[in-house]
Amino acid sequence: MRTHRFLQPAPEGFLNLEQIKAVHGGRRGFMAGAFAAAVAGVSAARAQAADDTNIINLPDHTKALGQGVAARGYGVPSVYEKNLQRRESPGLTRVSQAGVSFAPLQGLFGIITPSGLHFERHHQGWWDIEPDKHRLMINGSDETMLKKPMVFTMDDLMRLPSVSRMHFIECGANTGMEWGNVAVPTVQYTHGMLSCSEFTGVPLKTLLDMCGADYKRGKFVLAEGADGSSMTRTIPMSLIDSGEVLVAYGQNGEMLRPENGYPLRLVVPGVQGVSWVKYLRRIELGDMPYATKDETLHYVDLQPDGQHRQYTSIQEIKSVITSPSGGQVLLDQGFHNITGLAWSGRGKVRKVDVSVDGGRNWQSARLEGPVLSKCLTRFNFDWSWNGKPALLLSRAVDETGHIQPTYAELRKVRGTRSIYHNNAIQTWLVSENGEVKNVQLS
Ligand SMILES: Nc1nc2c(c(=O)[nH]1)N[C@H]1C(S)=C(S)[C@@H](COP(=O)(O)O)O[C@H]1N2
Ligand SMILES: [Mo]
Repeated sequence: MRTHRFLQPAPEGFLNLEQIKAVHGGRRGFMAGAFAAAVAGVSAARAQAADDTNIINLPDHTKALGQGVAARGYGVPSVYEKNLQRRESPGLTRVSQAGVSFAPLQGLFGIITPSGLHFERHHQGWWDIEPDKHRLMINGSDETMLKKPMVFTMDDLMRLPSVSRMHFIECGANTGMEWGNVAVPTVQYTHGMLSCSEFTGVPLKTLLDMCGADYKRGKFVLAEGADGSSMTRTIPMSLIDSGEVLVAYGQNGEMLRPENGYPLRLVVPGVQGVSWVKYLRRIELGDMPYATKDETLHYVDLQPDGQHRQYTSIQEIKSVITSPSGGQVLLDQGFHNITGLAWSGRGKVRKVDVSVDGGRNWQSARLEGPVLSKCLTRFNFDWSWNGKPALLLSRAVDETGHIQPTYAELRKVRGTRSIYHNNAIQTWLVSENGEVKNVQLS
């Protein structure tokens, strides 16, 4: 059932159909064989085994001693998984210190992104900051805003009551190229500024309480990072009140990775990635939004009438089929598992529908548990490919009733000149030769 799982873009670029067939020995009928075996029982399996030396001959690793444990202090993936990597989109940014690496969504399972494959977005490069020297200051915009401004060391923070929560983070610019119908080739580049981790840390509310915050006047905080990007973002107290916003040091059971903000970052569930300030060093409580450069010049949405929308923070309901997806190839007709991800910044995903005929007919996909609030949700859909061209789409609905729009619906309201907040339905075209391509339906 893994036919196209191996078809990652090669490090040096993209494999073409001939190269892929050379690697996989052409159409071997593996899918048909495996599916038939499941249905017809052992006789089909026996027939398939007859000419497969991989099952007939005992491999060396069943007859010799394996490797010892000492070689491995920190485990790394199999050498056969080398092609599954974060990648920079060629030509997207001028220097990689102000760049993006995209997560390889086409090769991931379930909902958690392995920390080493978490997407990266740096405005001014990343740092591996010495935790003993890192400090978090909490102050007010004037002397009366907080009774007791405080400076926390990492040790101070890590002895406080902690929580662990699974949440997605999506850059507001994810899928941004598609506004202009650039149709980048793979799901890694269309949707790969998206990742999901279990984060561990202290609710920001706990720290503000410790500082004696005046919540009658203090309605907004400014979060500031310790890198050179002057990354400062306003977070409204209405989000912080619920205890959801975390000052986090943990990611998937260990400390944050340097690329993702080690030793401390803000976690702002449901809100675009830019507000998840990395290398967090200062929180200021104030009585109005701060209108920083990343809230007035960048991260604003140009509307059809020429005005900019500001503070468009929530990542709206969205989904994408991650396999089969652009750049992959179906090696054979017959059964294929269609799989993908759905997420909403407003809460839980309620439903995902899949269409294989360009949106004429829709059927419900299976949501795999757990279905958590402001977290990725995995969906699966049984499909038998008849070898004809097919248009694969997914459409998600969240618990607040918001429905993922088509491109036509989205552009009618937002125009075509935005960069951020593209949550439109993605279409993959499967051609008769099995190649899968990114297309937009008008
Ligand atoms: N200090 C700091 N925080 C930052 C950034 C940055 O460049 N510096 N980039 C922001 C942006 S635009 C995004 S999308 C997320 C990316 O988080 P990640 O690199 O962990 O994926 O971090 C945000 N926080
Ligand atoms: Mo971002």
